[in-house]
This record gives sequence, structure tokens and C-alpha cells, in this order.
Amino acid sequence: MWENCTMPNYKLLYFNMRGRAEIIRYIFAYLDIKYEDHRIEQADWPQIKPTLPFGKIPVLEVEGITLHQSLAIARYLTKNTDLAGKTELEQCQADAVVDTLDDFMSLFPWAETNQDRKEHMFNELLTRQAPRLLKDLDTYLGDKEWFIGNYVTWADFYWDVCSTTLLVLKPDLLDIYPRLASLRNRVQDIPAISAWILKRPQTKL
Ligand code: KDV
Repeated sequence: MWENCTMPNYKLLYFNMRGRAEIIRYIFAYLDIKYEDHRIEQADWPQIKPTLPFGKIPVLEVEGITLHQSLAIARYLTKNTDLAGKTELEQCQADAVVDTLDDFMSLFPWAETNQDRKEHMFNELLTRQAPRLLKDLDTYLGDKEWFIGNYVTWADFYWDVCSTTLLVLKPDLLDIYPRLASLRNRVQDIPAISAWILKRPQTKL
């Protein structure tokens, strides 16, 4: 057999959602890496959960190893590519923007079962907390084309992924931030990303 031994088989396991797996899917798309985009049903989750090292998804199965934590997986896939940042300083800047976005997304009580409480907390985050984050992100971006340097990084991808979900929850979110809205368009205009967006299963989150 003459398969390329440097190309491992990747299997991504997550729900049928963008959610925390979408940053990984963007990176696979951009780097033109083949993978199995395995989406499990909510009903099957209780059986699968105990089989995972930390009981959480997404996980990426590669070379017999089950990798966990979406951002660790994303960082691993971008290693030695410009998507991570070209210098160690720019890599730190990209990581920091990613963590800033992830901190905010992690504040949402996604699994809250009390619908009144869930709606209240989502509204608080979207109307009271989000403006501060958006103002800081807008200032950080300034009139640059991308968050870091003058080239696209996975921080720009994560902005598109996170803001897509925030816009589902609050459609007017970026009305007063045209520069942040333009950055979304620049990410979505990257051919590999626009192809993925067209092809991906359409889900709310
Ligand atoms: C759910 C859900 C997310 C995006 C970022 C956590 C998320 C959780 N359920 C959906 N989208 C972080």
C-alpha cells in the first residue's frame, strides 16, 4: 500500500451543531484536510458520554488517541501553519483573541433546563455583557484587515464562528460595528470557508 503515512485518519465527534466543533471544521476546510464529521444524536449521548476520557465533546480521534478540548484540538491542527500566527508573538495574540471569545461563549448557560432562567441569562449576556466585548474587539481590530498581523489566523475564524451564533440569538448585534461585520465577510469569502458554509448541515447553533 502507498498511502501517505503523514496524513492520519481524523474522526471528529460532536452533536449535529456548529457549537464547539465548528472551529475545528473551519480549520479542516481551510487546510483541505479530510476527516469524518461524525454527528451524534442527542438520544445517543448518554451511552457515548461514559466512553470518553472527560465525558465531553467534541473529541477528535487520531492515531488511536482520543483528543479532547476544542481549542486544544484546533491549536494542534494549526501547528506549523500560518493560521496559528507566523511568529510566537502573533501566536500568543491569536490565542488570546480566541480565549477572549471563548470566555464569553462559555458564560452562556447552554444546558440550562429552566427556560425562563435560560432566556433571562441569555438576554443579560447579549444586551449587557456583549457590548463591552464588541467594543474591545472593534478597537483591537481597528482598521486592520485581520485581528493579527496582515493575514488570516484561526482567531478570525473563531470570530466568525462565535459571531454567527451570537447573531442567531441577537440579529442586530453588529449593526453598530461595521468593521467587525466586515471581518465576518472576509472570513466567509475565503473560498474553502464559503464552500464549507454552503455544504454544512444547517443548524440553529
Ligand atoms: C450548545 C452550544 C456553542 C458555542 C460556543 C459553546 C456552545 C454550546 N448547546 C452551542 N454553541 C460554545
